[in-house]
Amino acid sequence: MSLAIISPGKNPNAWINVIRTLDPTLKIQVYPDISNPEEVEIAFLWQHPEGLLAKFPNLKLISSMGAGVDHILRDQSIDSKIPIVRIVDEKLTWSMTNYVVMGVLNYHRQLPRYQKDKLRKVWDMSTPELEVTVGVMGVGALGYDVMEKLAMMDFSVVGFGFSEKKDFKYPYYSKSELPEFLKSVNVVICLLPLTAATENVLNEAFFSKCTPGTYLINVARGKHLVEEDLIQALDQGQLSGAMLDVYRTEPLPETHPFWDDPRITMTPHIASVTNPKAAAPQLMENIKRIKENREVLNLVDRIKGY
Ligand code: OXD
Repeated sequence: MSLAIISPGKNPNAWINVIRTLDPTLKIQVYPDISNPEEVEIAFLWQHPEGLLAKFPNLKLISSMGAGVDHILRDQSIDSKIPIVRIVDEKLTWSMTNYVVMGVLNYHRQLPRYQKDKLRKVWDMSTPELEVTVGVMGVGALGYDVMEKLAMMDFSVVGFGFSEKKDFKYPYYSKSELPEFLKSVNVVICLLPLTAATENVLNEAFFSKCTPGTYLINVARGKHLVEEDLIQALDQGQLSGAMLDVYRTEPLPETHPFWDDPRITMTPHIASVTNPKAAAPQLMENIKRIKENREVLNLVDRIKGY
């Protein structure tokens, strides 16, 4: 048996080092140097070339290197019987929550405004805090933790998701209640999984229902956002600003208008980067479970898409 690591354009050495410490006997093959495809039983992936997995006749488990699995599920050629798992890890959740809290506080305490004032030597003590009700779209492991931590800081939090939810700890709106959800919040955080149903959800129609001046934080996937519609919503005042960590094309092309737009705060998909040390034990546990024919951890529901 061997583990294939397939992450084109990403250096897998940190993963290899941790995996070797955890199991020095496990054979690792790194794409594109997979000389024995029939030996591959586990594939550990980030943005693999579509169709590649069909070359592994004995594949038993597919694991994402991160929390998202949209990069795996878009490959229609994957055998539907092979389980797909994702990383759910406290460190990943912790980083994501910290990033979102930073975004909410930046809006609430208006750091960009004071940075501008400093450049112009302006001393303006008016309205030092903005009212905030935070709407979290996607209330899974990451979204729920964001809500918990913001609520702990006494921010009002409201959840939204595509499915119905009963007995949720916080006010919750489902898909058909999107207008009510958007009316009740003025900071929107997108943490939805990327599926056919959620792609392009942050579009003109969505922004037109927002409370004017809403602040958007997108830490999910670039494909949730129709980028031209964001600029239009900022121009029209439906949005007052945005903080983005993800983009439709990554790295963001140099000619992209977001680079020069002062209303958009940007980071390069670093909100929550999987830490190999923290996450590798989960991969190893799943390899053990596959060998023992036991149920794997963090199994993805292919129909739901997460
Ligand atoms: C992930 C990511 O899905 O980094 O983990 O985007």
